[in-house]
Amino acid sequence: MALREDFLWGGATAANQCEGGYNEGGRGLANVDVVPVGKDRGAIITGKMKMFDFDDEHFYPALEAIDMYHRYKEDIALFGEMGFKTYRLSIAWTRIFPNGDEQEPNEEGLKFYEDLFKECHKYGIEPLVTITHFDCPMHLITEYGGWRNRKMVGFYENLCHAIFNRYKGLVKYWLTFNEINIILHAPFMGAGLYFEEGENEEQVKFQSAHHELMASAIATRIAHEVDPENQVGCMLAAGNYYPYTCDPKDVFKAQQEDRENYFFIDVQSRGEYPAYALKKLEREGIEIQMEEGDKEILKANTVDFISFSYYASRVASADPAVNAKTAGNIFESVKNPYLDASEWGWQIDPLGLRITMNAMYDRYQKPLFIVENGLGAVDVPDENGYVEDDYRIAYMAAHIEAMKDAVNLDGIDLLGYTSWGCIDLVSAGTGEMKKRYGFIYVDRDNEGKGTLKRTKKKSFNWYKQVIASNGEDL
Ligand code: P53
Repeated sequence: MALREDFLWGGATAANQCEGGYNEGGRGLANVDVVPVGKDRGAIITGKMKMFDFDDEHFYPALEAIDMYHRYKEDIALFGEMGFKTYRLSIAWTRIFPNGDEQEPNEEGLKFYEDLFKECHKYGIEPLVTITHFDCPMHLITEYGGWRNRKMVGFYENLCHAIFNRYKGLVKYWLTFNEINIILHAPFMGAGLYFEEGENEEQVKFQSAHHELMASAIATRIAHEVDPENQVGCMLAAGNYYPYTCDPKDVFKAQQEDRENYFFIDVQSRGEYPAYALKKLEREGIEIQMEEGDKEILKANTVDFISFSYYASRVASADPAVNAKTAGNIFESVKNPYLDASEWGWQIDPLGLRITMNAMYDRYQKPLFIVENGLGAVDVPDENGYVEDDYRIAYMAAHIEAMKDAVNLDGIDLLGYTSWGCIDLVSAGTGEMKKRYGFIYVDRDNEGKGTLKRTKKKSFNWYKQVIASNGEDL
């Protein structure tokens, strides 16, 4: 066995991290626009500090980002040159519905992505589209409270009708919510949630999660109705938990932590709330308001494939004395003494990718799709602007090797692999430009200075050869 002939090699981005053009083409304001780089970012993305508009003290990197809004032709040509079979991108909701609650979509926004998808097809690149990647129209947050409000399901449904109909024949791979489990860790990005003082945050998060799960199921139904060719996936921020020791308490803790994440995919893939989650919600006094017919909708509209991001495995310990934590990640984890870490403290574990894939395939028995993986690192260009990113090549080669083992030795059905940030873009966690993932260097710094010029890194030609050999030549 080897990777499938039609294996979807490519790269991934998200609108808010690369497009810029935040007030062009009739686009409305979104939560992701007002998230600044720097120290307040953590409080804002977790819904603890209110930032519903711009102020003078902060710098907002998403407003211009890497200006892909104006430069997508140049960028897609470079992806084509690397031989991409697919390009994962997200639609900015506010380009299609600037406020979110309009009846009719914004033609300029629809046209923008239509042109972009056509540009992809020129190079034989199949778009893989995330419907929402951390973005929510600001108007839906100020008027309705974001995803805590059931009305969001209807607004999302309108968005789906508009894009599925318009892009029929141009797009067939869809993801409903990027990293749906992020709602528990960064609820302002995951669901447009801001918490008032004294609010029961867990109650709000799980009610909002129910709304997203309903929206995801309804999107899946509409996608299949509009075009039976459509393939819809869920998307998990994955990375299995290891027990810190073989103490059964640690093993149990790791299993519990994994379930926090798999809960979402259990609903999206199996079509019902798992027993352990119902019991936990009951124990914690969290009551989810459901409407009549919700359970049937969830059951009837499960996803076609399971997509996920993988950067690192995680570690759980039941012992409060074990408190050395990894740095710089929205998902908290105990430090794993066997692993090295990136400059941002993200631990590096290629075998963990194979372990995670097996856990998911055992659980769901549906095709998997790796839609994010990569190394965020500081790149230092030489006098010609060239970056010799051997560290990135080493990271990716090791992960692709583990991925191939999962396919060849374990028999997992894998649709494709899209590396994260195939062109340098703004970091979601920190808002920095300095944390780079790309095969293509973009001249821009954390303060927004730079020419935005694109330059191929060493990894550009390396990835080209990986794709040309269908993963044989690493
Ligand atoms: P940055 C945390 C943990 C795992 C995945 O992240 C995460 C995050 C958020 O930081 O998000 C995904 O840019 C996300 C992308 C993001 C990428 O990981 O913080 O889907 O939008 O850019 C990498 O290094």
